[in-house]
Amino acid sequence: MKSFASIWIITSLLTFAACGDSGNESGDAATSVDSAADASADGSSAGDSQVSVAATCTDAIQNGSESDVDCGGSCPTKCADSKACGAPADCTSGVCTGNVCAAAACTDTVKNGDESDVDCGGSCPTKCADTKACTAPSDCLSAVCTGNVCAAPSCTDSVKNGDESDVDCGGGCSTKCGVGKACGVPADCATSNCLGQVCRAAATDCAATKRLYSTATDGVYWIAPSGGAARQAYCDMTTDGGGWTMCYTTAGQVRITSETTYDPTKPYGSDGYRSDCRDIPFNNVLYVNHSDGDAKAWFGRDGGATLVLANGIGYSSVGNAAGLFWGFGTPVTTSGGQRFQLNSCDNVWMQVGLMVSGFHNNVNANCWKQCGNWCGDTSSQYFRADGDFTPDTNTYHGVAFAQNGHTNVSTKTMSVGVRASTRSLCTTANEGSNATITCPAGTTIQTIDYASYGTPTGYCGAFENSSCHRATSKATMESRCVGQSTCTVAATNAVFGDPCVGTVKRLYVQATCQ
Ligand SMILES: [Ca+2]
Ligand SMILES: [Ca+2]
Ligand SMILES: [Ca+2]
Repeated sequence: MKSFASIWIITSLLTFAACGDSGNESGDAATSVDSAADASADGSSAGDSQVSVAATCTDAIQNGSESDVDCGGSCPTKCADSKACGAPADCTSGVCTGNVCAAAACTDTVKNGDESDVDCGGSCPTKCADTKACTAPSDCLSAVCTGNVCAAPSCTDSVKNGDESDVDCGGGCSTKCGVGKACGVPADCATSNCLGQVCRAAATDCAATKRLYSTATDGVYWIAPSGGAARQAYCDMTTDGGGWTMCYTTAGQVRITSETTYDPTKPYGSDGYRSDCRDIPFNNVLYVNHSDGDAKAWFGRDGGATLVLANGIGYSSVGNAAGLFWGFGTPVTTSGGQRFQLNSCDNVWMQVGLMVSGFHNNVNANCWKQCGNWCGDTSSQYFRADGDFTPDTNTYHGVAFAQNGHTNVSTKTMSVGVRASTRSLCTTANEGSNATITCPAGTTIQTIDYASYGTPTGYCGAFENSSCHRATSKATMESRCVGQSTCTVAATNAVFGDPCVGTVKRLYVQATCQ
């Protein structure tokens, strides 16, 4: 274009020189400019004037210092994208590449297009950093544009910015986020409970956490039992419906009254993991054998009523304080109606933690174990930590998992947890006695899953009718119990009717609370 323009100017001058009779040999600038302006105005070509013209920025001709027609150079109008240019200043975009004006881009290190500052703001994906120019909050990384300058994020600007997890809370702000606000980590929340990127109400334990957030997965959570300060615990959220607050992992001994502080350098599943279970209500105890493919066994308290270690069964108390337990999980032997009992042993001479072992009416009849007297039970399954004295004298050495523990056993790594379960709440009563089902706090009996007044057999989760069975047993229990937080029913003919006159009967019940 530039070379073409030069040729045109030379031609015009030659034409003017040939018309020597015009009488205007001076060719003064004013006349030439006027002629050019008139020619433009009336639509005639400049050449028709037969006079010399000076370049202007409105003559529809590329001339003068213009890089393209009427733009660039000394013209006030910059050249649009794809027009010719000699320098960046010729172009609207401020970018001249290969002598062509380039379109504005968010990566060209020039403030162009609708950018509020160089390559940021406007429609650019990159927001402008603090102190860069802006015309709207959306131009700024901080989302705050004050006096056309992007402001630094603050914890009082009513905008979610900086490292805040929600508006003016979380991250580096001293204000923690309330329930329902967004969070990235527990510390963002006033409740220390960040589940699914949302601050949740403080959960008292892992079971409550699971109820609050049903899709919660296995991991470390913040819990606040008894309304106290939040603390950390590993929650098993999958085994038998989850909700297990895991108390400790040990390859040896454990002192459950004093070893209660979570240490992130000793994660769940490794020897030394601890969390405080002293004030967590429970009716279930879980054992996980990490040395054998995480085999799991758990136990549910007959009748479902919850216990609290700190004030329920104490330490070194007699096993009958906790009553009988039903066993679940493939490692557990339930044949022969095997039932279990619970001890919590922590003193200078016995530190096996939460110990579940067998209870037999027919082995050392009705002997409930204490931490210092295991009833000579050399046959039932034990679940316990290392029972060594301090110092080690190799008595009841090793960790017992589904094996008789009234002796030294192999070492292994085992985790133990507790929960207040609403599932598989079972109880039995002989004729003339009462059967009681008690739901964990805040729940009521939702369903009677099984009931038989007669001579039922089997085990919790697998009760079976026999030939002596009152068909209305389940309906009788439902009418008396559903919707109640606790329910006691007498196992009598008066309540159920007599399915087999002359036979001594019993009542088996399984319920679910919600
Ligand atoms: Ca021009
Ligand atoms: Ca740019
Ligand atoms: Ca803010």
